[in-house]
Amino acid sequence: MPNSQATAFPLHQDSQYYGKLSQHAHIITVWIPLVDVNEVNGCLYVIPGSHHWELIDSARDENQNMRSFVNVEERGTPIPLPMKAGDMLIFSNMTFHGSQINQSEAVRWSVDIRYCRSRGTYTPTELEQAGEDFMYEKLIRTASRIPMVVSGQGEKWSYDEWTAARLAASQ
Ligand SMILES: O=C(O)CCC(=O)C(=O)O
Ligand SMILES: [Fe+2]
Repeated sequence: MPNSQATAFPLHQDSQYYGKLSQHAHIITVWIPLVDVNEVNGCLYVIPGSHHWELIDSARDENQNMRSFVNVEERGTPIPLPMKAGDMLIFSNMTFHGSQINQSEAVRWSVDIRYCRSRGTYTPTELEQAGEDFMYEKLIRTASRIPMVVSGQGEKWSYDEWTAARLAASQ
């Protein structure tokens, strides 16, 4: 929202919001602005390389936004990412990102989509599996947010198999 501190996001890792166990999962955020965005109206900033960092401890502030306990800007420099409406920014649950106050008069509309791979399509480590099960359980428990499952029919389809099957079905 224009000139609102509450709707600007302090630099954070999405796993700070999801919960500690999620740090071992591989989750992708797809962020899509529906209007052109720049440093004036609240484009996103990311800290390059921060997806390699550990999960930084944090707590919610008075606006329910996560605040890290350390000053992450001492470890890396946030880079502004101006984008056009409909562009896509893709980053991991461990990438530090945020936005600043929208100083324009218009709402900065955007959509964000999360993707977490599902069981049976890969061989996870124990921690990855624990993290991804944690996310799945959490989403299922929150009735309003039942995840959409994207999968092939049958098991363990590779992308090539999936593409071939789709082609065959369309002929
Ligand atoms: O829209 C914003 O300003 C922040 C978005 C964000 O943090 C996210 O999509 O994970
Ligand atoms: Fe985020």
